[in-house]
Amino acid sequence: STPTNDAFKAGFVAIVGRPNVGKSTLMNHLLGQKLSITSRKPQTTRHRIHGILTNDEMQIVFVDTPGIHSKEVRAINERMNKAAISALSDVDLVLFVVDGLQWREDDLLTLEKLSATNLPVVLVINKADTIKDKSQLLPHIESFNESFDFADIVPVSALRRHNLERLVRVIGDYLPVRPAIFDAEQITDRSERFLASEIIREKIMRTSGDEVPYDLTVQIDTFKDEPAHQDPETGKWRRAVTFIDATIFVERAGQKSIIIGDKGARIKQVGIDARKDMEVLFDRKIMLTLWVKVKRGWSDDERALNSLGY
Ligand code: GDP
Ligand code: MG
Ligand code: K
Repeated sequence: STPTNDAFKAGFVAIVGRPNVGKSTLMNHLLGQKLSITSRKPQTTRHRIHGILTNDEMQIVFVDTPGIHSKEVRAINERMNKAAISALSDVDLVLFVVDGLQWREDDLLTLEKLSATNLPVVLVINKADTIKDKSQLLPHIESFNESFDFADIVPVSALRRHNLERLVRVIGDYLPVRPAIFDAEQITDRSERFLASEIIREKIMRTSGDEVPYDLTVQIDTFKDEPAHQDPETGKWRRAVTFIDATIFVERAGQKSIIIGDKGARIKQVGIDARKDMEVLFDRKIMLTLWVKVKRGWSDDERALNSLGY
Protein backbone atom coordinates (compact mmCIF):
# COMPACT_ATOMS: atom_id res chain seq x y z
CA SER A 1 0.00 0.00 0.00
CA THR A 2 1.35 3.36 -1.00
CA PRO A 3 0.00 6.55 0.55
CA THR A 4 -1.27 9.09 -1.93
CA ASN A 5 -3.01 12.41 -1.56
CA ASP A 6 -3.12 15.48 -3.74
CA ALA A 7 -0.26 17.20 -1.91
CA PHE A 8 1.94 14.11 -1.65
CA LYS A 9 5.57 14.75 -2.56
CA ALA A 10 8.24 12.40 -3.82
CA GLY A 11 11.74 12.73 -5.16
CA PHE A 12 15.40 11.83 -5.10
CA VAL A 13 17.88 13.31 -2.66
CA ALA A 14 21.66 12.88 -3.01
CA ILE A 15 23.84 12.88 0.08
CA VAL A 16 27.18 14.37 -0.86
CA GLY A 17 30.34 15.19 1.06
CA ARG A 18 33.90 14.11 1.62
CA PRO A 19 34.61 10.74 3.27
CA ASN A 20 33.84 10.38 7.00
CA VAL A 21 31.62 13.43 7.44
CA GLY A 22 28.81 11.05 8.38
CA LYS A 23 26.77 10.58 5.18
CA SER A 24 25.97 6.92 5.77
CA THR A 25 25.17 7.50 9.43
CA LEU A 26 22.83 10.32 8.44
CA MET A 27 20.96 8.22 5.91
CA ASN A 28 20.72 5.21 8.21
CA HIS A 29 19.35 7.28 11.06
CA LEU A 30 16.94 9.16 8.82
CA LEU A 31 15.61 5.81 7.69
CA GLY A 32 15.79 4.33 11.16
CA GLN A 33 17.29 1.19 9.69
CA LYS A 34 20.78 0.08 8.99
CA LEU A 35 21.07 -0.06 5.22
CA SER A 36 24.15 1.77 4.17
CA ILE A 37 27.30 0.63 5.90
CA THR A 38 29.44 2.91 8.02
CA SER A 39 32.89 2.73 9.54
CA ARG A 40 35.65 5.04 10.67
CA LYS A 41 37.55 4.20 7.49
CA PRO A 42 36.90 6.47 4.51
CA GLN A 43 35.53 5.02 1.28
CA THR A 44 33.43 2.32 2.94
CA THR A 45 30.63 3.14 0.55
CA ARG A 46 31.47 2.27 -3.04
CA HIS A 47 28.02 2.05 -4.51
CA ARG A 48 25.01 4.21 -4.91
CA ILE A 49 22.61 3.00 -2.27
CA HIS A 50 19.00 3.99 -2.32
CA GLY A 51 17.29 4.25 1.00
CA ILE A 52 13.61 5.11 0.96
CA LEU A 53 11.76 7.07 3.62
CA THR A 54 7.99 7.18 3.26
CA ASN A 55 5.60 8.99 5.61
CA ASP A 56 2.08 10.37 5.17
CA GLU A 57 3.33 13.48 3.39
CA MET A 58 6.28 12.44 1.29
CA GLN A 59 8.59 9.79 -0.05
CA ILE A 60 12.29 10.62 0.00
CA VAL A 61 14.56 8.36 -2.05
CA PHE A 62 18.09 8.81 -0.73
CA VAL A 63 21.20 8.29 -2.78
CA ASP A 64 24.22 7.71 -0.56
CA THR A 65 27.07 8.69 -2.84
CA PRO A 66 30.58 7.29 -2.53
CA GLY A 67 31.98 10.79 -2.11
CA ILE A 68 33.88 12.82 -4.63
CA HIS A 69 37.62 12.25 -4.35
CA SER A 70 40.24 14.78 -5.34
CA LYS A 71 42.93 12.24 -6.16
CA GLU A 72 42.01 9.76 -8.86
CA VAL A 73 44.95 7.47 -8.26
CA ARG A 74 43.59 4.17 -9.31
CA ALA A 75 40.87 2.79 -11.48
CA ILE A 76 38.61 2.10 -8.54
CA ASN A 77 38.79 5.71 -7.34
CA GLU A 78 37.92 6.89 -10.81
CA ARG A 79 34.89 4.64 -10.82
CA MET A 80 33.82 6.04 -7.46
CA ASN A 81 34.10 9.58 -8.74
CA LYS A 82 32.00 8.78 -11.78
CA ALA A 83 29.38 7.12 -9.61
CA ALA A 84 29.30 10.15 -7.32
CA ILE A 85 28.85 12.61 -10.14
CA SER A 86 26.33 10.54 -12.08
CA ALA A 87 24.32 10.17 -8.87
CA LEU A 88 23.67 13.88 -9.14
CA SER A 89 22.18 13.82 -12.62
CA ASP A 90 18.73 12.66 -11.59
CA VAL A 91 18.07 14.13 -8.15
CA ASP A 92 15.74 16.87 -6.94
CA LEU A 93 17.89 18.05 -4.05
CA VAL A 94 21.42 17.69 -2.71
CA LEU A 95 22.31 17.40 0.95
CA PHE A 96 25.88 18.66 1.23
CA VAL A 97 27.24 17.26 4.47
CA VAL A 98 30.19 18.77 6.34
CA ASP A 99 31.87 17.79 9.59
CA GLY A 100 31.07 20.37 12.26
CA LEU A 101 32.99 23.55 11.81
CA GLN A 102 35.74 21.87 9.84
CA TRP A 103 35.96 23.05 6.28
CA ARG A 104 38.61 21.41 4.09
CA GLU A 105 39.88 21.69 0.55
CA ASP A 106 37.82 18.63 -0.43
CA ASP A 107 34.67 20.39 0.75
CA LEU A 108 35.42 23.35 -1.49
CA LEU A 109 36.11 21.07 -4.46
CA THR A 110 32.80 19.31 -3.92
CA LEU A 111 30.98 22.60 -3.63
CA GLU A 112 32.55 23.73 -6.90
CA LYS A 113 31.16 20.63 -8.62
CA LEU A 114 27.77 21.22 -7.03
CA SER A 115 27.54 24.81 -8.19
CA ALA A 116 27.78 23.55 -11.77
CA THR A 117 24.62 21.45 -11.37
CA ASN A 118 22.10 24.23 -10.58
CA LEU A 119 20.41 21.92 -8.06
CA PRO A 120 19.15 23.25 -4.74
CA VAL A 121 21.76 22.42 -2.08
CA VAL A 122 21.00 22.14 1.63
CA LEU A 123 24.10 22.48 3.81
CA VAL A 124 23.97 19.89 6.58
CA ILE A 125 26.40 20.74 9.36
CA ASN A 126 26.78 17.30 10.89
CA LYS A 127 28.43 16.24 14.17
CA ALA A 128 26.92 19.29 15.87
CA ASP A 129 27.38 17.30 19.09
CA THR A 130 31.15 17.79 18.74
CA ILE A 131 30.84 21.57 18.66
CA LYS A 132 31.45 22.49 22.28
CA ASP A 133 30.88 26.21 21.92
CA LYS A 134 27.62 26.57 19.98
CA SER A 135 28.12 30.31 19.63
CA GLN A 136 30.80 29.46 17.06
CA LEU A 137 28.08 28.07 14.79
CA LEU A 138 26.45 31.36 13.77
CA PRO A 139 29.50 33.16 12.31
CA HIS A 140 30.32 29.93 10.46
CA ILE A 141 26.82 29.67 9.02
CA GLU A 142 27.17 33.26 7.85
CA SER A 143 30.47 32.60 6.11
CA PHE A 144 29.09 29.41 4.50
CA ASN A 145 26.18 31.51 3.25
CA GLU A 146 28.54 34.00 1.67
CA SER A 147 30.49 31.30 -0.16
CA PHE A 148 27.45 29.60 -1.69
CA ASP A 149 23.76 30.18 -2.26
CA PHE A 150 22.46 27.38 -0.04
CA ALA A 151 18.76 26.54 -0.15
CA ASP A 152 18.94 26.06 3.62
CA ILE A 153 21.43 25.34 6.39
CA VAL A 154 20.61 22.69 8.99
CA PRO A 155 22.93 21.72 11.85
CA VAL A 156 22.34 18.09 12.93
CA SER A 157 23.88 15.25 14.82
CA ALA A 158 23.32 12.17 12.69
CA LEU A 159 24.75 9.97 15.40
CA ARG A 160 22.48 11.30 18.16
CA ARG A 161 19.53 11.78 15.78
CA HIS A 162 19.36 15.45 16.66
CA ASN A 163 17.37 17.85 14.43
CA LEU A 164 16.64 15.12 11.86
CA GLU A 165 12.88 15.88 11.88
CA ARG A 166 13.66 19.44 10.87
CA LEU A 167 15.92 18.17 8.10
CA VAL A 168 13.08 15.98 6.76
CA ARG A 169 10.74 18.99 6.73
CA VAL A 170 13.32 21.07 4.85
CA ILE A 171 13.77 18.28 2.32
CA GLY A 172 9.99 18.18 1.84
CA ASP A 173 10.06 21.88 0.85
CA TYR A 174 12.15 21.00 -2.20
CA LEU A 175 10.45 17.83 -3.44
CA PRO A 176 7.98 18.02 -6.30
CA VAL A 177 4.32 17.14 -5.75
CA ARG A 178 4.00 13.67 -7.20
CA PRO A 179 2.87 10.18 -6.23
CA ALA A 180 5.19 7.76 -4.45
CA ILE A 181 7.87 6.23 -6.65
CA PHE A 182 8.27 3.02 -4.64
CA ASP A 183 5.96 0.92 -2.46
CA ALA A 184 5.83 2.27 1.08
CA GLU A 185 7.03 -1.08 2.41
CA GLN A 186 10.10 -1.03 0.28
CA ILE A 187 13.12 0.18 2.19
CA THR A 188 15.76 -0.23 -0.49
CA ASP A 189 15.87 -1.09 -4.17
CA ARG A 190 19.10 -2.97 -3.67
CA SER A 191 18.95 -6.72 -3.63
CA GLU A 192 19.50 -8.71 -0.48
CA ARG A 193 22.58 -10.17 -2.17
CA PHE A 194 24.11 -6.73 -2.38
CA LEU A 195 23.17 -5.85 1.19
CA ALA A 196 24.70 -9.14 2.36
CA SER A 197 28.01 -8.30 0.70
CA GLU A 198 28.01 -4.82 2.22
CA ILE A 199 27.38 -6.21 5.70
CA ILE A 200 30.31 -8.63 5.35
CA ARG A 201 32.55 -5.83 4.12
CA GLU A 202 31.59 -3.64 7.05
CA LYS A 203 32.39 -6.37 9.58
CA ILE A 204 35.83 -6.91 8.06
CA MET A 205 36.54 -3.18 8.21
CA ARG A 206 35.44 -3.03 11.82
CA THR A 207 37.34 -6.08 13.08
CA SER A 208 40.51 -5.50 11.10
CA GLY A 209 40.94 -1.79 11.88
CA ASP A 210 43.59 -0.06 9.82
CA GLU A 211 45.42 -3.26 8.95
CA VAL A 212 43.22 -4.02 5.98
CA PRO A 213 42.89 -1.53 3.14
CA TYR A 214 39.45 -0.63 1.86
CA ASP A 215 40.18 -2.06 -1.56
CA LEU A 216 38.81 -5.45 -0.78
CA THR A 217 35.65 -6.77 -2.28
CA VAL A 218 33.05 -9.32 -1.33
CA GLN A 219 31.42 -11.55 -3.91
CA ILE A 220 28.26 -13.47 -3.07
CA ASP A 221 28.70 -16.92 -4.64
CA THR A 222 25.50 -18.53 -3.36
CA PHE A 223 22.30 -17.00 -2.03
CA LYS A 224 19.84 -19.84 -1.66
CA ASP A 225 16.54 -19.75 0.21
CA GLU A 226 15.34 -23.01 1.73
CA PRO A 227 11.70 -22.83 2.83
CA ALA A 228 10.49 -24.17 6.17
CA HIS A 229 10.12 -27.93 5.90
CA GLN A 230 9.59 -31.11 7.89
CA ASP A 231 12.73 -33.19 8.36
CA PRO A 232 11.97 -36.54 6.67
CA GLU A 233 13.97 -38.46 9.27
CA THR A 234 13.05 -36.84 12.58
CA GLY A 235 9.68 -35.42 11.54
CA LYS A 236 10.67 -32.12 13.15
CA TRP A 237 9.87 -28.83 11.47
CA ARG A 238 12.85 -26.78 10.37
CA ARG A 239 12.73 -22.98 10.03
CA ALA A 240 13.22 -21.32 6.68
CA VAL A 241 16.90 -20.64 6.15
CA THR A 242 19.02 -18.81 3.60
CA PHE A 243 22.41 -20.23 2.71
CA ILE A 244 24.95 -17.59 1.78
CA ASP A 245 28.46 -18.37 0.52
CA ALA A 246 30.71 -15.38 0.01
CA THR A 247 34.28 -14.86 -1.16
CA ILE A 248 36.34 -11.99 0.18
CA PHE A 249 38.91 -10.89 -2.41
CA VAL A 250 42.10 -9.17 -1.23
CA GLU A 251 45.18 -8.06 -3.10
CA ARG A 252 47.98 -9.70 -1.10
CA ALA A 253 48.60 -12.88 0.89
CA GLY A 254 49.46 -10.71 3.91
CA GLN A 255 46.00 -9.16 3.84
CA LYS A 256 44.47 -12.61 3.60
CA SER A 257 46.17 -13.76 6.80
CA ILE A 258 45.14 -10.55 8.60
CA ILE A 259 41.50 -11.13 7.69
CA ILE A 260 41.65 -14.80 8.68
CA GLY A 261 43.40 -13.94 11.95
CA ASP A 262 45.09 -16.16 14.52
CA LYS A 263 43.72 -19.69 14.06
CA GLY A 264 40.86 -18.21 12.04
CA ALA A 265 39.55 -16.20 15.00
CA ARG A 266 38.99 -12.99 13.07
CA ILE A 267 37.13 -14.40 10.09
CA LYS A 268 35.02 -16.42 12.51
CA GLN A 269 34.02 -13.23 14.34
CA VAL A 270 33.29 -11.50 11.02
CA GLY A 271 30.99 -14.40 10.13
CA ILE A 272 29.17 -14.30 13.47
CA ASP A 273 28.66 -10.52 13.41
CA ALA A 274 27.61 -10.46 9.75
CA ARG A 275 25.15 -13.33 10.22
CA LYS A 276 23.51 -11.57 13.20
CA ASP A 277 22.98 -8.37 11.19
CA MET A 278 21.62 -10.32 8.21
CA GLU A 279 19.17 -12.25 10.38
CA VAL A 280 17.77 -8.96 11.69
CA LEU A 281 17.67 -7.27 8.29
CA PHE A 282 16.32 -10.23 6.28
CA ASP A 283 14.19 -11.51 9.17
CA ARG A 284 15.15 -15.17 8.86
CA LYS A 285 17.79 -17.70 9.78
CA ILE A 286 21.05 -17.39 7.85
CA MET A 287 23.81 -19.95 7.29
CA LEU A 288 26.89 -18.02 6.22
CA THR A 289 30.13 -19.43 4.81
CA LEU A 290 33.05 -17.13 4.12
CA TRP A 291 36.13 -17.67 1.95
CA VAL A 292 39.16 -15.41 1.55
CA LYS A 293 41.04 -15.35 -1.74
CA VAL A 294 43.93 -13.32 -3.13
CA LYS A 295 43.14 -11.62 -6.39
CA ARG A 296 46.31 -9.78 -7.30
CA GLY A 297 45.99 -6.22 -8.56
CA TRP A 298 42.26 -6.34 -9.10
CA SER A 299 41.66 -2.73 -8.17
CA ASP A 300 43.93 -1.57 -11.00
CA ASP A 301 42.34 -3.78 -13.56
CA GLU A 302 39.22 -2.47 -15.26
CA ARG A 303 38.28 -5.90 -16.50
CA ALA A 304 38.57 -7.43 -13.07
CA LEU A 305 36.39 -4.63 -11.75
CA ASN A 306 33.77 -5.38 -14.37
CA SER A 307 33.76 -9.08 -13.55
CA LEU A 308 33.04 -8.21 -9.94
CA GLY A 309 30.13 -6.03 -10.92
CA TYR A 310 31.51 -2.52 -10.38
P1 GDP B 1 30.69 8.77 5.50
O1 GDP B 1 32.04 8.31 5.04
O2 GDP B 1 30.47 10.20 5.17
O3 GDP B 1 29.57 7.89 5.05
O4 GDP B 1 30.74 8.72 7.11
P2 GDP B 1 30.16 7.63 8.10
O5 GDP B 1 28.68 7.71 8.18
O6 GDP B 1 30.75 6.31 7.76
O7 GDP B 1 30.72 8.18 9.49
C1 GDP B 1 32.10 8.35 9.72
C2 GDP B 1 32.36 8.43 11.22
O8 GDP B 1 31.76 9.60 11.77
C3 GDP B 1 31.78 7.25 11.99
O9 GDP B 1 32.70 6.89 13.00
C4 GDP B 1 30.50 7.83 12.59
O10 GDP B 1 30.12 7.19 13.79
C5 GDP B 1 30.91 9.28 12.87
N1 GDP B 1 29.75 10.17 12.90
C6 GDP B 1 28.75 10.27 12.00
N2 GDP B 1 27.84 11.20 12.37
C7 GDP B 1 28.26 11.71 13.55
C8 GDP B 1 27.72 12.71 14.46
O11 GDP B 1 26.68 13.31 14.28
N3 GDP B 1 28.48 12.96 15.57
C9 GDP B 1 29.65 12.32 15.83
N4 GDP B 1 30.29 12.65 16.95
N5 GDP B 1 30.15 11.38 15.02
C10 GDP B 1 29.48 11.06 13.89
MG1 MG C 1 29.60 6.25 3.72
K1 K D 1 33.13 5.99 6.11
